[in-house]
Amino acid sequence: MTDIDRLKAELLDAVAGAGDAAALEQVRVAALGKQGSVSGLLKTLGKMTPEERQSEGPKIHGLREAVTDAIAARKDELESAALEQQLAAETIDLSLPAPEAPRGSVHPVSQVMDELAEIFADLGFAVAAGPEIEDDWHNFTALNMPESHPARAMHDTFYFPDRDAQGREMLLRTHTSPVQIRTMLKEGAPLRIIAPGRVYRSDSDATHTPMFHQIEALVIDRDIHLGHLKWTLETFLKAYFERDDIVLRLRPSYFPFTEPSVEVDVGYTLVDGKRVVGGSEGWMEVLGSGMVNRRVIEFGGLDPDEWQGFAFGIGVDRLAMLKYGMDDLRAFFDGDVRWLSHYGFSALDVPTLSAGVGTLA
Ligand code: 2NL
Repeated sequence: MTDIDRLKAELLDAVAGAGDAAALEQVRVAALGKQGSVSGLLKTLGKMTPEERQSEGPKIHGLREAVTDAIAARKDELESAALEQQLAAETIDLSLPAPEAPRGSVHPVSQVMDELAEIFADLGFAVAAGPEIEDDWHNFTALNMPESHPARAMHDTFYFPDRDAQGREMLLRTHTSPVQIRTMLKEGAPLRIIAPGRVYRSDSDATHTPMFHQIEALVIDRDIHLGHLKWTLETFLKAYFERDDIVLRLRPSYFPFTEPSVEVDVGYTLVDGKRVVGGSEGWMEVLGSGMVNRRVIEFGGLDPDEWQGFAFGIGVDRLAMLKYGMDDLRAFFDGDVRWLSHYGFSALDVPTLSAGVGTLA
């Protein structure tokens, strides 16, 4: 056996005997490191005669290759053994019982949105959705607010600095009405829809947040009149507040998109100094509504002599506060876990008309 064969046998033994990554690294440094035995042999090649180098070279390089391969193979072996061991140790007992109470909760806004969708579905309304980034035609012009209209300034709109590819001025929708315009243009009449979603206005204090939730309803059919609107509002508010003694007060008002326009107050009773919806000791404004303006019907691609409609819009956050007794709107968007676990709803308590639309967890 030559010296090279002996060294090779020795090193391969050491590699096979290395019990962990650290021991294997020691063997590698001792053989292939700067001062290592194999590196030492490689250095001797420089001082050899060409003939010697021709016979010794392949042996020494073969030795280095064999040791390098053996180390890599042993490294793989050790790593998969470590993984096997970890997998065997890390067992999960799937028979463990689930936590007694689910830890997450449904945000009051989501809960109220679900309650509203349930109530309106029962009245035959479909849910419509649309983009939160709108062009000013769908958000304003089609709602009878031409460029110079003062209501545009009143909306405190968030505009984008650049126009879109078609040169349109873009903005964050200030109400969900553009969804209804899009639905009218796409589906035609008759129509019974609600459009719930996020809307944006540059406004922030105890009762206003720059993003809030709105739900609008739109009915388009033949011979629709104010009586249909009043019945729908009464039926909806009785179902939402889960009380039969809901009293409404309709006041004349103005919106560019409805004519006539009607502001709706709901009566309340004072219980321990707190306002509780029902009765008529005092009045709170809850929503705006009206008969769809003829011009808006036209912008929606329909003939106003053939089709009429009513529409209304409500703030969902405010509606949640009224029913569930929160007093600061800003808490809705703080993400405070204590607030969420106090006011949140059980994920398993899905609103249904028969079982009651909203029960606190
Ligand atoms: C409010 C007032 C309102 C509407 C929204 C509407 C939509 C179309 C046509 C006509 Cl497509 N009207 N929406 C109508 C009246 C009032 O919202 O104070 N909301 C919080």
